[in-house]
Amino acid sequence: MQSQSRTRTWTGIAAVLTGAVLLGAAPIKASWWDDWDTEYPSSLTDDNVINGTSKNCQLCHEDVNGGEGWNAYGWKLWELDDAGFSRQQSITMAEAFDSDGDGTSNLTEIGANTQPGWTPGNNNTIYFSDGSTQTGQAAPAAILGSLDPTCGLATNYCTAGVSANGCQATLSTTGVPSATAASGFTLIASNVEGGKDGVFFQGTSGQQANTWGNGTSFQCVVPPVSRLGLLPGNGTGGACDGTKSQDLNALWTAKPAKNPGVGAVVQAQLWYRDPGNTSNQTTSLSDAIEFTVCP
Ligand SMILES: [Ca+2]
Ligand SMILES: [Ca+2]
Ligand SMILES: [Ca+2]
Repeated sequence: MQSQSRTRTWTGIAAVLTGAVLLGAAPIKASWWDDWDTEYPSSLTDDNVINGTSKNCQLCHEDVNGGEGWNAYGWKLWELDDAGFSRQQSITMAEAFDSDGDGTSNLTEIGANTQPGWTPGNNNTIYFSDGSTQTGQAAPAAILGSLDPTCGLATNYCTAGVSANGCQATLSTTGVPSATAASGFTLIASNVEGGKDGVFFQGTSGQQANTWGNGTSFQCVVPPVSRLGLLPGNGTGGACDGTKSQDLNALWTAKPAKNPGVGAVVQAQLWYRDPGNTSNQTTSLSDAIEFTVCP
């Protein structure tokens, strides 16, 4: 561990010196932020730092002027940079990590305009280039906006019905649900029986698990529900390789009456044709998913 830290330190110093020779001392960290801003042009994560502190450093550093003492996100970038990846590569590779340990990935936090390197309370660790750390630290008070998302997290609930050919359609999402963004939140149903049309529907009145005829499906969204448009079948008839996907941000933009609004807790489910099942219904339902809509 010690020697590893030392290696990091010397490699890091060499990188800084190389950068300093090529660029002069001041722009080194600015170019990190330039690359970051190019990668995430619509994120307000950096704006919330800059508008609160007048500088961008605390996106990654403890100190308002940068330098020693990185937050967990900055340290992840440091590690990747130190491993030889370019700034752009490091920024992209850090996306899948949950550096601050709040349960949401760095990418989701950046999409939700929160801080990937800071979480509320004395729950932050500061990292130093000699390998030492300080645990139990508070985030800088001046940063504006929320440190962690209070929206955008999707949680599955309820049980998927079993279709005539034994498929259980399950839901997932990518991106961040937003009351204002024109795109970027996709609701996905996987493992759908091939060749069967379906429709997603949403509600904001809570969860339930009401039986669906005498079949295996449940109606998991408390009415009233709103249908989000017919999606044609795909995949192979008789197999469970069908998928459905729909960008709900785009749908809500096109149909404002269906936009649940900022802070709404939304439940959603897939309803699909299943004429061959042995219940008294000719349709079946996926499991369900719940999420809170971001600004
Ligand atoms: Ca920005
Ligand atoms: Ca996080
Ligand atoms: Ca955070």
